[in-house]
Amino acid sequence: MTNIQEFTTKEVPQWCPGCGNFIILAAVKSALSQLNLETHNTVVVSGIGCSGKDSHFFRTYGFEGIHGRVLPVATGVKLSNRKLTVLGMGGDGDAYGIGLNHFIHACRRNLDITYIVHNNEIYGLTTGQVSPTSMKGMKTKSTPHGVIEQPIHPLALAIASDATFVARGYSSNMPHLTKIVAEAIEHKGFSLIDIFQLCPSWNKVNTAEWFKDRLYDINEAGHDTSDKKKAFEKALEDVNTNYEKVPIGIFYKEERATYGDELPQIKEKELINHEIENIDMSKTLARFK
Ligand SMILES: Cc1ncc(C[n+]2csc(CCOP(=O)(O)OP(=O)(O)O)c2C)c(N)n1
Repeated sequence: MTNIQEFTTKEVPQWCPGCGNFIILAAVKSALSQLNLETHNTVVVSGIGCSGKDSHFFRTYGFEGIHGRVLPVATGVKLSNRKLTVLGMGGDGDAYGIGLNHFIHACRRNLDITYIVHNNEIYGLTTGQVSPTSMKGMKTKSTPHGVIEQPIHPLALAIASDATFVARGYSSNMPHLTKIVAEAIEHKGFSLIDIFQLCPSWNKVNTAEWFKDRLYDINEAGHDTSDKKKAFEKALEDVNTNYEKVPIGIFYKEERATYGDELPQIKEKELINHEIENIDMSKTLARFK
């Protein structure tokens, strides 16, 4: 087991007291250390948002990109060197708002990336506007009369888009979250972990009190993770029970060849190991003169 301190930088997170991001950060580091991963073979790609600061707090390789573009950057990193463990980190606004199209294509492409979405159901960094996962009726700074649209259902969307590992965690249950993150990283293919993240400053609806009697672990309840139809049903259970039952755990898992396994240019040899010295670019470059 790698010492967890090896994954820690000197940067101190400036999140609000009680923010679920602290636990998520600790759970992910804990999973990395349990899996004995090496800091120099791990890359954390983050977007913009409170959770977008994550790449500053891991002493691994890291890249803080722009809002909504976690997955394009993570895709580039993974395609360059398939041996790296690549984690994408961002918020629900980043993932399911501006970055939604990337999310759907990443699911069906099945690159071996772990995507950790800090779903506080609100825009945190910009101080409390509606997000695509805010519940209908929720009053936010930008929806003073309540949200009109239906929320995005990330797990159902991921399953419908053929993601091969789909799970949900909760920021106040670190042992459970750590286990899911470790399993997701070990999974060969695209993994989504959507995490209910407490945001005491801006989300006054989905509080610890709200989650207390609603959450239950589907795996403990005997859910079959290979049953796609059932997984889809479970992914919509919260909305279909009017949020009386809100399942967490691993919903769906499938073994399928990854994008990198099938792409002829990289399946035998990492892109970073291709010889580039003898490539003549002069004709191409001449066109731009
Ligand atoms: C292209 C672009 N659009 C909008 C913004 C403004 N912006 C910064 S963070 C953010 C939303 C943050 O919400 P979320 O992604 O859910 O992350 P959180 O802060 O809640 O972790 C927005 C809209 C931006 N930085 N870049």
